[in-house]
Amino acid sequence: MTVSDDTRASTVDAVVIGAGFSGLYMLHKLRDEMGLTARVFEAGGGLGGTWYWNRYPGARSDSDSYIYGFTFDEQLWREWEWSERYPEQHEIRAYLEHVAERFDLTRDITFDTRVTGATFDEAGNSWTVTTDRGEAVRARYVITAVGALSSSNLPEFPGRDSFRGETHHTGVWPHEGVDFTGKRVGVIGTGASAVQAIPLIAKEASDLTVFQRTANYIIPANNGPVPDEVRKARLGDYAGIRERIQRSYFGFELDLLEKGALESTDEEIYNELMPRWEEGGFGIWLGSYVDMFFNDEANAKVRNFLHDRIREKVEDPATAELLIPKGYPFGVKRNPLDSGYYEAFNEPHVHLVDVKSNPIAEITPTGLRLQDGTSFEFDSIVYATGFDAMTGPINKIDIRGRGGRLLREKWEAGPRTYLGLTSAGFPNLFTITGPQSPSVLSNMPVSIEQHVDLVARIIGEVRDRGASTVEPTTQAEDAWVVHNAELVKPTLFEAADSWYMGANIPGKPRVFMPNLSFVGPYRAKCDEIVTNGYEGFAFDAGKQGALT
Ligand code: NA7
Repeated sequence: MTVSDDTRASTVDAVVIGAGFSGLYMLHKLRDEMGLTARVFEAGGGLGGTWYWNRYPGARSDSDSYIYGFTFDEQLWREWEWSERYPEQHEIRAYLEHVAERFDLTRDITFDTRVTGATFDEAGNSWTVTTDRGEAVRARYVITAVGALSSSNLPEFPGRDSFRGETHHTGVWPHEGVDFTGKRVGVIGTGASAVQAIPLIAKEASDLTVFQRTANYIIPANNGPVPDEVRKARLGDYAGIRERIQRSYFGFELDLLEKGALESTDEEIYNELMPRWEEGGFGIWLGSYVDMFFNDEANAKVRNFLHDRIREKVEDPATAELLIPKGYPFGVKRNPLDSGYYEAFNEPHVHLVDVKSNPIAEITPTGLRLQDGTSFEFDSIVYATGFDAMTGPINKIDIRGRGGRLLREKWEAGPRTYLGLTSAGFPNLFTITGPQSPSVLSNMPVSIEQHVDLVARIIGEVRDRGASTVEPTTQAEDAWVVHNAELVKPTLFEAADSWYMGANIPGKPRVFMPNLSFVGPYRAKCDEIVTNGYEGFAFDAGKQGALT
């Protein structure tokens, strides 16, 4: 798939890092709509970003497929047919291949190449981007389209490499798949990836042990084919759907209830939540009681409803009790959707082990051992241990801005951005779905389109002004950082050890990383900034010279 490097320009207007949803749309926008030259570098051997790597059994998006794609092109939206309510990994990859073909994008993408560094040259107002294949490319603009969940987290258990069986991480799954038939399997982790994979691994494995540190609130996905009449109605409502998801809080067609859980009786709450539970999807989380995000008493009412559902599904009362989340509110960690997760624990060969009270002490050549000395033997260990989210993929790259300052050092105590997309001292650098943007708290493609459109507008403005750089002012950035902290303060989001908080990575600063403005209001805020003459951004006065 890679075009030989000597046909590639070593000087372009823009370098885009990553060829997932963000990178593909950014390339199309820059090249086909703005007439700029651009190159995309992609570490994987094909398109898809996170969907290129996450091939574990059951990998699929938890967003409804009709809104899990681009909407900037009506024809594109119409012509792609998803086979089920939620798009599966291979179908998402096929969709992105289709997008790339339709807009002839692949010719500007260099695969199997990881960007290792990007250094800003203040004299020339340009970036030099370097890769692990020894290439160096100069560009006016650098756009990270690296995804928020692409840097996998492999905990450093003592003895980790001594295990003689097979080891896999859900986030870097072998392309040829893994056959667990008749094997004794250990799965570490119970996040969204584990919840999707476990029912399918359980079908093959002779024995499956799941190591749970934190129980999650898990809602049924209720996947399946979409009824024809629903599909047709959606096809007739392209503009309406687009407008609604763009203005919504979370990028879905979900509305929060006006009445709070606190003002509702238990019966009223049951009657509101039960249809959402049966419908499946994020309705209970992102389309129900707003007060549960702010008030623990309100939250407890929703929690009680969910605890009852777990007890109904899981036959063994002790296992059900272990699967009931404790010690943190509902809705402040990413909610997995399941297709048979709880039911898997009703199988006699599937076991649940609590590693909160009795942590994993070491990985052994034949399995693993817990702190109290209990040991397990496995043929395969699956790490479903998640990602160094949001800042992780950006910090992996040596990004040096003005004065040679490293971005990861600037972000040592937590990300510092303006709008989640730019950072002071790093001119012409844009971070699509970056920390302090609402991205991960939304249906990603909706946020991605908005971020890419905004970045393109800002770059267009640099050009129109005859400037050579744009970056946020320190004041605008400081205010955005404070604003982010103020938004989260009255909520319950900081009460959980989530990856939103960086709490899953030892040593990572405990800072709430997503922006809580939500999709619609964030979009409105960005539009207002543009209308007010790109408030908070500084454009340099210098003429934009040629880079060559
Ligand atoms: P998650 O949601 O971060 O889940 C990772 C799981 O691994 C979670 O249960 C963790 O427990 C567990 N974990 C991580 N480190 C350890 C150690 N050291 N010991 C035991 N257990 C551990 O990642 P996923 O891949 O499932 O999902 C990521 C996102 O992808 C998801 O949110 C969606 O947006 C799509 P913890 O909860 O931290 O106690």
